[in-house]
Formats: sequence, C-alpha cells, structure tokens
Amino acid sequence: MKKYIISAVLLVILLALGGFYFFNQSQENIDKALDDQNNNQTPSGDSASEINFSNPKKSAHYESNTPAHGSTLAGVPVNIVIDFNFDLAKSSEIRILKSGKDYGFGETTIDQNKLAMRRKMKADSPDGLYTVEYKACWPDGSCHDGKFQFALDRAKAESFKDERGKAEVEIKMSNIQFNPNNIRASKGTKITWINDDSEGHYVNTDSHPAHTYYSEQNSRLLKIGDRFSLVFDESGIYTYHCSAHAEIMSGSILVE
Ligand SMILES: [Cu+2]
Repeated sequence: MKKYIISAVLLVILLALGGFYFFNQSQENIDKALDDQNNNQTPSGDSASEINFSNPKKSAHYESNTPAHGSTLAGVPVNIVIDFNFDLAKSSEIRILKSGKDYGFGETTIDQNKLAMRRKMKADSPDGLYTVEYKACWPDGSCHDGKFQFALDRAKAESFKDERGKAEVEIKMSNIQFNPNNIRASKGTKITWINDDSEGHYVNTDSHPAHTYYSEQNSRLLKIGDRFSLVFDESGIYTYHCSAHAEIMSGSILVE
C-alpha cells in the first residue's frame, strides 16, 4: 500500500513538473515570436527619418553618382549625374522613380567627354525615397543597367544656416571645415568661399573625384586668403566637398 502512495505522489510530481516545463516552453515560444515581430517592425517615434535603402547595383564601367547612394537631401537635386570610365553612347538613359512614376525632367544627356550622363529632376518632386534606374550603353551597342537610391526630406533644411534674402554670402574654410557647412540661400545669391586656414583647400562639386554634379562649382587650389565665388541662379541642392580633404570636409547649399 505504501509503495502505491509513493508511486502516486511521484507520478503527481512528475506530471506537475512536465506541465510546468511544457507551459514554460510555450510561453518562451510566444515571447520569442513577439520579439521577432517587434524586430521586424520599423521603429516608431522618429520613424519618418528612418529610410531603408536597398543595395545599389553598379553597371559595368560605373564609377560614381550624385546624389550619393543612401543620401537624404534637404532639397531637389539640380540634376542626377552618373560617372563612368568608358565612352557612353546613345540610348543611355536615367529614370528617377518613386512608386513607379518617373520624376525625371527632360531627356538624359551625355557629357561632352562621354564619361557622365545626367538628367534633371522635377522641382515639385515629393519627399520620400527615390530609385534611380539607369541604362548605360557603349559604342558597340551593348547596354548595362544599374540602380541606386536617395531620399528627399525637406524638413532637413531647418538645421541649415538661413542666409536667404542676402545678395552675397561668405563661407570660410577653417579648421579643415566649411563654415557654415550647410546653408540656405536665395536664388541669384553670390556665394564666396574664403580660405582662412593654414593649409590649401578646394571647392569641388560632388562626387569625388569626378566633380561632375555642377561643374561650375570647382575652384583652383585656394591658399590662405584666396577666394572663389559663384552665383547660384537655379534652385535646388548643391552638395560639394574639398578634394584635398574629401572624407571630412563637405557642405551643401540649398538654393530656394
Ligand atoms: Cu580642404
């Protein structure tokens, strides 16, 4: 009789342990599933600034592009430029896509040296993610395709130094920086860069080292006290850098 009681007690304990274990396991699975679900969701709160860029696809002979892949701009680019290390030929084409719609404006043109093609973008293009799809064609008639992405977020302009309404604006080059580095200016403003530093600097339009985005915005070597001026007559964003310090010295001008 005693044996039966001990066996029954042991059985009850085993069942209880088994039940507890099973319950624990299933609770763990539920927790894990919830975690996975949360991780897959885009974070809330500042989600407006969270943009997921997919990997770019580079065609044969591709070198660089402006705007840069993965960049978020405070204004519409004055054009999309893609640089190559081989002669581009007719039929080369750029499309600037958002939700299947092309926000490109006018035709794709090939630069005189045939190493870049470019296309303008509609000034009223909405904020958001854009995919640039391009077809690069060569003298033998073959073509290769590629793509990259950038985003527009006009709210970013709020952090730029507001120099609108001025006929002339100065940007100092000091401590290996453009100061101020991001500015808003009115159409028709003359912007002058002044080297106030102990070493030489340049003003170079993006990308590096192609310097093709807005080719007028390329200075000679500027030594201490040297100046470089340019009048900006077209609205849009102008991203630039110093080619002697391309990794650390950059700026942008939003012309409105
Ligand atoms: Cu520099």
